[in-house]
Amino acid sequence: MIGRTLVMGVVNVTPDSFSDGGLWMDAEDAIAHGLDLIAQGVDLLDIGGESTRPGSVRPPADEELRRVLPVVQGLAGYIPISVDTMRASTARCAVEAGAQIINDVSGGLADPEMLRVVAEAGADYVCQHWRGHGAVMNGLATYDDVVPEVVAELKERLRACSAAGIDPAKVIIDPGLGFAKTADQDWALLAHLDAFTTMGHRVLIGASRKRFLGHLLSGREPMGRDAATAAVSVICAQQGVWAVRTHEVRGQRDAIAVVERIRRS
Ligand code: PMM
Repeated sequence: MIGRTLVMGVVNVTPDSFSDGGLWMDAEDAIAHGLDLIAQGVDLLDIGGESTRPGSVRPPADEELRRVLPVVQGLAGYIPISVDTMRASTARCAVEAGAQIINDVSGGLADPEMLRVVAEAGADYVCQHWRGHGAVMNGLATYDDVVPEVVAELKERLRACSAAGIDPAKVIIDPGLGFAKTADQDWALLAHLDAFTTMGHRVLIGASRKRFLGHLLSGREPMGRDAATAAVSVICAQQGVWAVRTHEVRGQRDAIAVVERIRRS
């Protein structure tokens, strides 16, 4: 078992994701990109067919499956595969095709069948904090105190996971940076990672190239945010976060290696 913080590399098979939309729309290109990330030392791959960016329009279920399935089939067997989906039907097919983890940014709220399907499949489950789809989520970023409210809403979802029969050891929690959160709220969550790492579950953090980093960097475009992302990965590694979900891999691995080396000295 690897003790260090893992790097989950993103393979978005979407036309409209904010940082890499349209780059790997062909299954062949997406598989080649996944293999490239594996060569760079990625620990897990997260394959997604639906952009969750603010204002995004959902693809139909069959289109999402058409994008994701051949890429899962092409990359399964090399390293553990996660599939980023809010749909139970996609999750079921993805596990049958070789995925071990279902990454549901809605924490089971978008599809009433999701938790039951995950329980039946025996897959690991990323339960992310979420308040609504991309089309409406920016208007839902209203909190009196963001950290305890996100913790409380995640606990509610954890109860739903248990009630559906998902083994708690298989549940990974994620505060959902940028999902119904302002930049200030994202920073507050990162300043209080201990609120999540003490909840008794593995924690996943997806900060990669996100808007709150763009604000910090005077609006620099997403591709130019990897160094800032690596700084977040360092904080996550210091705080005992299980994995960081990132677009760029080598720099994130290097940043985490520094934390690990200091820890051993
Ligand atoms: N962020 C995005 C997509 N999926 N999944 C999890 N668990 N956590 C995240 O923070 C997360 C996610 C949005 O980023 P992208 O559009 O670049 O994939």
